[in-house]
Amino acid sequence: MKRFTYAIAACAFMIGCTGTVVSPETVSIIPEPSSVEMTEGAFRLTEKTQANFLYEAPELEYVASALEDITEAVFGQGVKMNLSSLDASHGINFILDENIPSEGYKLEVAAETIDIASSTAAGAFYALQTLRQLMTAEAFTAGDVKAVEIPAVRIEDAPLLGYRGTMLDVGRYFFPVEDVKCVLDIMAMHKMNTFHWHLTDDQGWRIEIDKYPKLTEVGSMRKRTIIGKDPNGEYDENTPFDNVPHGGFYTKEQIREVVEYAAERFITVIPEIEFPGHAVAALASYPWLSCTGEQYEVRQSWDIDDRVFCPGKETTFEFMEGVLAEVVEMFPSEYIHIGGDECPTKFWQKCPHCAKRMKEEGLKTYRQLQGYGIDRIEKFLEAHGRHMIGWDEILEAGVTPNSIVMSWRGTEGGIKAAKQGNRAIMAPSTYCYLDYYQSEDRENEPLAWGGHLPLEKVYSFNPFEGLSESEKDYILGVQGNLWTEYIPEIKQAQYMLLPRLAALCEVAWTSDRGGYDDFIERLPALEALYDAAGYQHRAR
Ligand code: TNX
Repeated sequence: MKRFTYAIAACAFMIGCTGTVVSPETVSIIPEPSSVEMTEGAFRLTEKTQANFLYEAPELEYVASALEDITEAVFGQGVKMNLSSLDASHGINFILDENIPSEGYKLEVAAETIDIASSTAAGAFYALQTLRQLMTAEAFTAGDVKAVEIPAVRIEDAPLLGYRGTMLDVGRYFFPVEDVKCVLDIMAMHKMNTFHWHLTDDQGWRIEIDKYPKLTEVGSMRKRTIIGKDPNGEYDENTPFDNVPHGGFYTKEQIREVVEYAAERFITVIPEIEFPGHAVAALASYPWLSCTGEQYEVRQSWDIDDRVFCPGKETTFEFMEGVLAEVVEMFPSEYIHIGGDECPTKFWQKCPHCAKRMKEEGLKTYRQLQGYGIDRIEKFLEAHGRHMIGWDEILEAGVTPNSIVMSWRGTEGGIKAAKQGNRAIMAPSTYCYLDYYQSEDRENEPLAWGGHLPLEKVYSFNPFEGLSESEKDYILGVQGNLWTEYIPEIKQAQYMLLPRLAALCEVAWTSDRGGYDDFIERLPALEALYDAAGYQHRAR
């Protein structure tokens, strides 16, 4: 791989009173491209620059609006779009090159032209994310910018992994649509392409379902929330609560708005509807979903809860199918996440419905009962043309060849899946849990779930470790998870994501990484872009 100078030396100077010219001198890009070669000269980007689209593709309109957004932020108005031009002698040219891998691009900045070649619109979009970094934060903060002199460079780039994910837990704390869009913007900046939306949990049901209106009428609101650590782990009168109701949910229209906003950024949204555990909010809405039928409250504290869906009753499956039928209508994603993690069997062991089901189906263990439930859900999804993703617990009761395993308790689940021919996504808590503390100096960090995941550890992740060449093919990608037990609002979410998402995006994107020291040298330029966008991030 070509090495290049990373130190960022953007300089802006005034030319009389006619506006600022920003002239970055070096390039610094995250995730690191496959190759970067600096050449002579610079392209002068101004509000008069023309963008020429030399081929047609439906998603090019997303590319055009991304370019418009970037240039508008600098000049106050976007560059001129020329959708049918064949004049490629000046300006930014979008070129079709079918030899370039999907999502990859070639970006060549020269004195008169910026050529962006790709085989997909997504590739062109990622080229623009790189271009934004070539322009430097200076372009976005200098004000009254007349021109940005982008250094001449030749970049070839393509991602290592096809699934580059970020999960946001909106079950613990609800994040309004604007905040979700902010997370999507951050993802796009890092060339991440899959948003895993954790929509249901014990503490809140966040997605409108017409057939079951109480899910949001009842299940989206809790009375109060634990706000500190429970001193004795018993959730009793010593537990600190805020005594403020917390709630919120997305209407179907808002869900569609988010899916569309993501698509415009080449991000697929995968919804997660938790089954059979993490279900208290659903059970509080419809008590007949549990083994006992008792009326519960939406949960107000964290950790694993014994109260889960009853897989003995047929009505539980009717419910799940009713919910998922609406979910697949709202989300065009190939995959639907069904949870499957952390499901105690305490209530199943005393439940006559569960006993009957086990007898009828010849199930010997409660894990097999869980497997029976997951299997039925998977069949339903497959009948609707979707594949199921589950947390690695789904391996315990056996999976079908189509199931995709999301490995979170270390990489073992992902490795086991790959070895038996199941596709897997690596999201081990040891490298990918962005809710963990960023430093050991907890006193000086916001209260977090626990754990310790410094930037360097994220960067050190090798998603293929322990796998043979042929097994590697089963690893779809990697994902960072932002669980929000102690993250009540978006600024704190940004702080937890950044800059760790930068390290993770390089793990996912770059085939031949230059190493942590090299990454750290490139990071200040990206951090300056975070500042320009107003994102909170952890100072180093
Ligand atoms: C485990 S990861 C969970 C979540 C918690 C998280 C806290 C997983 C599948 N389940 O419910 O929020 O730990 O780090």
